[in-house]
Amino acid sequence: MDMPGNVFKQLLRQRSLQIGLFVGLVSAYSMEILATAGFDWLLIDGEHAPNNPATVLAQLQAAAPYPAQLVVRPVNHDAALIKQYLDIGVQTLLVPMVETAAEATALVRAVRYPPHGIRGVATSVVRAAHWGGIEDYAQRANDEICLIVQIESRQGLANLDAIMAVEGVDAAFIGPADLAASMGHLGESGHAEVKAAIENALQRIAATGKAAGVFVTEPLLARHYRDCGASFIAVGGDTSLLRNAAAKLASSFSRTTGGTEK
Ligand code: 3PY
Ligand code: MG
Repeated sequence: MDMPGNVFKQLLRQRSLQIGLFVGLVSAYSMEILATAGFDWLLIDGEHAPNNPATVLAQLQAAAPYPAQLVVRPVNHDAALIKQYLDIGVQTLLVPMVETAAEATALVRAVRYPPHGIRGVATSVVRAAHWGGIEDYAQRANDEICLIVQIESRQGLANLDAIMAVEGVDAAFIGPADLAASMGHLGESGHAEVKAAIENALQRIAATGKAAGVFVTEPLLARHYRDCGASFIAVGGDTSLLRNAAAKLASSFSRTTGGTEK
């Protein structure tokens, strides 16, 4: 059996526009629906949604037949948790709140087998290696892992160039909500100062030759961030889509039928 190549890593290298969705419903069934919806990539969120390796595994299996590329966001930088995600077959990780080159270096080591890193080796018992069926998995795994760091604080911005210079960091993704909070503008991702910081960060990331990404829900602003250098853009989340559509339906019917508007 051949080692599956990381298509998303290749697409990021080409810098062709990749439109994604954050997935926080923790459901294999809804993941399968989303995998058929036309997004280029789907981020299974283990930071702000109650996911764990078992729930992520079910979602990987549900989306496997479809072309949407899967990315997993762990809750933190824990090398043991990262090892579990890699062992179940996650090839692309987006790690939140990376603030220094030292943190980025530690993450690169967490995703690589020795001697380049510290990932524990157990290829005959892990899904990623088809339980021993991919004979050269250990030799090729490092190359097929894609590490995306999230830059979402003042400190991360200050150290951006050093973080991007870390060999093994493939891309950086800006988190506007945390960045706004760190800049003293909690809840104001669209604040002019935050926007200017995002523009500058995207330009600096793209100038390194690595891919730049951002979360943005307004189409015009997304277009603008694309012009600043963003090539992978998350445009929303499944929980908000469901909540907003459900609230709209409930309110339109309670209005029409004379019920009380909530
Ligand atoms: C943020 O905005 O802080 C995120 O992590 C995702 O967009
Ligand atoms: Mg964040």
